[in-house]
Amino acid sequence: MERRVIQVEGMSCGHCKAAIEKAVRSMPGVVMVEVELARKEVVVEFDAEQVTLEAVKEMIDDTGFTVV
Ligand SMILES: [Cu+2]
Repeated sequence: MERRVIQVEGMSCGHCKAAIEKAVRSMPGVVMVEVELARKEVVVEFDAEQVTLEAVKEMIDDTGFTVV
């Protein structure tokens, strides 16, 4: 299991947090996702054989936020 922290710009409130968590959680292979608004971070834990960090970043981007 891999645990990574992704820096993301544009997250400002609980709706942003919920949108990203819902989108990333829907990806097969993602075990845990937690948005830390104050730190502008998305913490994600995933099975690297099922999903890549790149795919998670793309999903965050597609949801309307900017991966730094
Ligand atoms: Cu928001």
